[in-house]
Amino acid sequence: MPARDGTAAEAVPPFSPGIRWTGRIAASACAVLIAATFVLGVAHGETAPDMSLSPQADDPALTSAHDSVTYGVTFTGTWTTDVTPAGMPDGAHFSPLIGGVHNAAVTFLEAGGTATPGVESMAERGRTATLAKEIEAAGANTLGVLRKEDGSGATGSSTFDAVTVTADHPRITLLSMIAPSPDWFVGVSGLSLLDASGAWVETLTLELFPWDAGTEEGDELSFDNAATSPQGTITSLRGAAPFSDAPIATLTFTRSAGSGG
Ligand SMILES: [Ca+2]
Repeated sequence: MPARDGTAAEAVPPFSPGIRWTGRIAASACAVLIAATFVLGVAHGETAPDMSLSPQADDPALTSAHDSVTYGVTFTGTWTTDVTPAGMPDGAHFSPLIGGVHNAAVTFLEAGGTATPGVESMAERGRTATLAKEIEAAGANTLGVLRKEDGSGATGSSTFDAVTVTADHPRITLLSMIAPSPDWFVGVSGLSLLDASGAWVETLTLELFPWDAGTEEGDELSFDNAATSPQGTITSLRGAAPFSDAPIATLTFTRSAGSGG
């Protein structure tokens, strides 16, 4: 350690370098924690912020040998009275999955933001057409739209057999309405399938929790409520009535065997 005045090392204040060093450690640990939460989901028995609608600003540089890979993607409902302790509504289900494969230059929704007309239509009615148009309108920033014809039962599942992502388009946005509900939904926004080192993840399972689109009033599991005016923001409903702290669905990504490009 160089002495401040070039004569006496003891003249250097003993704490300031240590404080700076601790600061770097804290920032680094925080980044690791966020990355771990995002990739691994929430550890059992702990409550961490739901990062499913909080895209990272950038993707790491690709270090994988493969410019493009393919994943099987399965959405599975886990909606039971563990999730809504007051009971299940008649016809509880999830609407058809809608989303796309894209890059970091475009974000279709995020926590704290306002819902687009496409996100509103998905969240209030389970419709996919308007959001599909918004995703297509991203042009070269979108590799393709992901859409299912049918939804899932409360504990059913829905699978895309082969979703291709590339170095230029490593991100997934995928959403589904919690139905019936005012404007509640689940999903991920801008989820990168590159890990922190720039390699493709092999398998990834995320626990999904309910979100409010901020477009319709109502705090019960039913349709047809008044519009929220002025429009509110997209907020987490995790642990907020009528929901418990239990995940309402899971989303699993499994890299296809031999997948490369
Ligand atoms: Ca609402």
